[in-house]
Amino acid sequence: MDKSRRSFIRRSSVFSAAGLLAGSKVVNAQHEGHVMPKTEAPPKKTNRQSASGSPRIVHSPDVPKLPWTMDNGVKVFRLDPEVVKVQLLPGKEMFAWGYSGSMPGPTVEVNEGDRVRFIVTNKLPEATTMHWHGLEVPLNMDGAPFISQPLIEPGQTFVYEYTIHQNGTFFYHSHMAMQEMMGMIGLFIVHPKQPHSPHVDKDFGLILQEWALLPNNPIPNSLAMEFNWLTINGKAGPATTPMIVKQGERVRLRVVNLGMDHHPMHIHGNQFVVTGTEGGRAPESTWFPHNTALVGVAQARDLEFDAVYPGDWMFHCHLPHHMMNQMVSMVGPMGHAGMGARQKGMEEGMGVVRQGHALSEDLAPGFGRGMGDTTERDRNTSNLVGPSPHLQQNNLKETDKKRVPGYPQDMVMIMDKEVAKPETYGLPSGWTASMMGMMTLVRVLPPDRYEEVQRRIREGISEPPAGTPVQSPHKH
Ligand SMILES: [Cu+2]
Repeated sequence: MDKSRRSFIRRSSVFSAAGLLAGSKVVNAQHEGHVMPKTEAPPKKTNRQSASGSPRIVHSPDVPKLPWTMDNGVKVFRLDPEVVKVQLLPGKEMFAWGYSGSMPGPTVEVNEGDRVRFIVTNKLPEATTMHWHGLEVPLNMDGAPFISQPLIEPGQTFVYEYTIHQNGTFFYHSHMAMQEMMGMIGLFIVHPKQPHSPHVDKDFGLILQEWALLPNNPIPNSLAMEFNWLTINGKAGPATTPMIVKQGERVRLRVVNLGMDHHPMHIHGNQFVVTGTEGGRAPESTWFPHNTALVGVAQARDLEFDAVYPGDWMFHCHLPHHMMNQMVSMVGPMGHAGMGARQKGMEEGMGVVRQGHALSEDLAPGFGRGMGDTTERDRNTSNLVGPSPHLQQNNLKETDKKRVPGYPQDMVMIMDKEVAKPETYGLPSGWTASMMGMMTLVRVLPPDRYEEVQRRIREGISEPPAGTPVQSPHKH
């Protein structure tokens, strides 16, 4: 390997591990017929079009595209594993691990038949590798540490290069399991040589992820088995950017899941067909109508439908706990007002145990509902205790509320102003109250409204809805 080593060019980064290491080297892919890049200079220009001139049409809301340069017919990309600050929601920030300044990593979009090269410089303080999920690449490009390649140590550069002979929705990710849970994934879209039929007018890419975050701690707990933040492309609802479609257009949603749970992704007001999986295009004979597609871990689903009905249609995971923010289950009464009757808090509920083990006599009951003499007390306080500004208002007396088993349950919170962007133009006042967790919108707009939103996107005009949310009529 020595003869193919090159000196590593240090690049400054706030979180770069490179500075910690002296004498770091480029690791060659040792791939037959493999051509090492001539320079390590950053890309000079961003290509918006592929070599064949076809437009790059996949839109991944809230995630940038990965630019490339051409080198003797090879598309050259740079993908640097590094720490990335992510804003899940205004006011809720997290330090995740991603690629080249983005988590999920920037979207790769190429064409079937392309020769591609990825120059990967590890800016993390621990070793990593890159796996090209679903792509049929030579073994030494596969990214399986110790099996197909050496680890890319901190500060080292590894070069992957291969020719793509498939098309469909794929993704790249670290092949270190805990790094996956820190966010190290990105979309890898390959357009077919022969266009698929029917043609789609709008093509969106969405990555589903989940996070365990304790209050006031911006570092995800990658060991946790329960998750309280659910994201689409790194955003939790209502901060997910709506997808804008003109009425009558055909839409494709490419959905990828890399986490600990499977997500039944449901669309309102429409039926779709599954036209592709993580293995590529599915034959038309296999298409049948759904409105919910289970996107399992490590799977991709391409969902297509004709957007004939105007409206702001929800597209979301239908697991109830995945439709919330800051969700913590199994903790018993705690919720908004802090510690509940069981004296257990969010930390314990998310697996941070200070004494004994999680199944010990002392702790186990606290992770679920009360037992024995505490059953009654817990039932009457539900999983939320104390006053909350976000509880739905009613005129019941405190004593009467206690008589409703299970009360209270749902909260509402309006964030219209905080998340306003051009894509939210024209949504009704209060719309953000029903958008949480793994939820987004497909906005199917009549032509005039569509043009107006597109103009606002071009000009960067953000305007929250005016007026107050529609109130339920009072009954006396
Ligand atoms: Cu889910």
